[in-house]
Amino acid sequence: MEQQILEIDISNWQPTGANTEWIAALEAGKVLYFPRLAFALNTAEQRFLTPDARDPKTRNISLDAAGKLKGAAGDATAQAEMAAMVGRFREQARTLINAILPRYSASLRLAPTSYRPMQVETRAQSWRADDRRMHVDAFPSRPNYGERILRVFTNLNPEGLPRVWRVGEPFEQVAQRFLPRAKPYIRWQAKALNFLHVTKSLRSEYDHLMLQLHDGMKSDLDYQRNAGQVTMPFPPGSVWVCFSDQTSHAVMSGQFMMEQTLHLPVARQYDPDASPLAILTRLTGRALV
Ligand SMILES: O=C(O)CCC(=O)C(=O)O
Ligand SMILES: [Fe+2]
Repeated sequence: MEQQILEIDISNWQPTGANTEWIAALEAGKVLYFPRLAFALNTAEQRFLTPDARDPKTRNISLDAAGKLKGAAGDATAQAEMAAMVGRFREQARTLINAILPRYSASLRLAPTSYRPMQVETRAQSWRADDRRMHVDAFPSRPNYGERILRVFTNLNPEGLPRVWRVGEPFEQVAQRFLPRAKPYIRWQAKALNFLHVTKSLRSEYDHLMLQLHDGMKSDLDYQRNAGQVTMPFPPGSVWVCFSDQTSHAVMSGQFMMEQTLHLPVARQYDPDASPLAILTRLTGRALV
């Protein structure tokens, strides 16, 4: 399998000069891996490196686009400090993306920043929600009509444990394998889901097919075992970036991760033809949004 991870040896969140090789790799669905780009916690913040930082009633801690912290345990002071920590990661992630992908800058839409203090290996989940199975990201309730999902991850583990991912085959191969098995898009069903508020807006055929790829991949254990893939242990003190709607990925183990999601219109890519929307449109031969 072609190399799916591009290692970039910089230690500065604001490198100068966009590098066309990095851009092409990212837009081809590869992971940009920065082994020396550490997100530093101060001494006081290190007390948040415990699963108890999270309100047990929620899945993740997140800082929404308006700057409000959700899902955190602790008193108001602790929560304000945690919001500052997550907010600082948000700013560093944005600085990095703006520096290496300047064409995106004006068009990025900020989504929540999440802090995940739970151990991956021991989390019990249904197969559909289980991110230990390789998948491309697709969200059942939030249709996005092809808008891209760009994500910046960092491993904060204080015990030296890596966050172990599997990275699978390129999106076009995923699509070629799973499109023929996808259930057809049925417009009245999409309308019913919208009417019932199962979705926040009308699910497009693109959104339907992305969910079919997501579910097709996760439900196929033979594919999970035998598809082309590389196992990648991201060490603490590293950052990695990918379009998670395009990169086939799974998380196998690890604890303490922060992640920033940014959305980008396809038209603002350097090469819109590399997008999942363009690939699925080409493979199906019809407009999907
Ligand atoms: O927890 C991780 O490292 C990534 C999980 C995942 O698949 C995702 O956030 O989309
Ligand atoms: Fe994912």
